[in-house]
Amino acid sequence: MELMNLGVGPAPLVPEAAAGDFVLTGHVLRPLSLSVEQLRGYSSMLAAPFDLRCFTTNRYIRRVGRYRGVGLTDLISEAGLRNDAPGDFKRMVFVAAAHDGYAVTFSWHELFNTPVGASALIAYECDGEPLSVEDGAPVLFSGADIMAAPRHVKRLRRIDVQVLRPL
Ligand SMILES: Nc1nc2c(c(=O)[nH]1)N[C@H]1C(S)=C(S)[C@@H](COP(=O)(O)O)O[C@H]1N2
Ligand SMILES: [Mo]
Repeated sequence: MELMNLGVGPAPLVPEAAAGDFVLTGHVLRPLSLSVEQLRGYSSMLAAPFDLRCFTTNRYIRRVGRYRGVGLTDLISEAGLRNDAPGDFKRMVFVAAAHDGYAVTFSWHELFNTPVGASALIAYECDGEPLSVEDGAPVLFSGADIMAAPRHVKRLRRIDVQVLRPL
């Protein structure tokens, strides 16, 4: 017999998203759910090729070609950020999690007040070739990161907007 979910125990990481889909949820006015196909309908940007190196092991992984994708800040603007209390955005973070629970963060200031935001994209194509879910689509990539171990989340499932407690 299936156990009833009484709010105890872990919930599925992202129940709303089908394979290849991701959601933008949390402190937003209009939550989004998008497939890799739908991403193609947005205006896109290109990233520069880069060498991918593992931060944890310092192992060289591979040369990654030119990702094409949709600007992260464009999607955030479409969803619209809630600003319930003045200054909330100063403590706002974006938690980007993959199907396997791998996750990275961005802050509001970083995305909207530093060059990082202009180079963060959600990619569906690499060197002109479509990325499949097996290839890792959709891939969240931060093109302005300075180490060869950039933020690079394969099979992105959710970007959750949270306002951190001050103390
Ligand atoms: N979804 C997901 N993305 C991920 C990871 C992961 O475990 N899961 N690992 C990261 C790390 S630590 C590295 S080094 C690269 C590894 O890329 P590769 O799997 O293509 O070798 O992907 C990054 N993106
Ligand atoms: Mo890594």
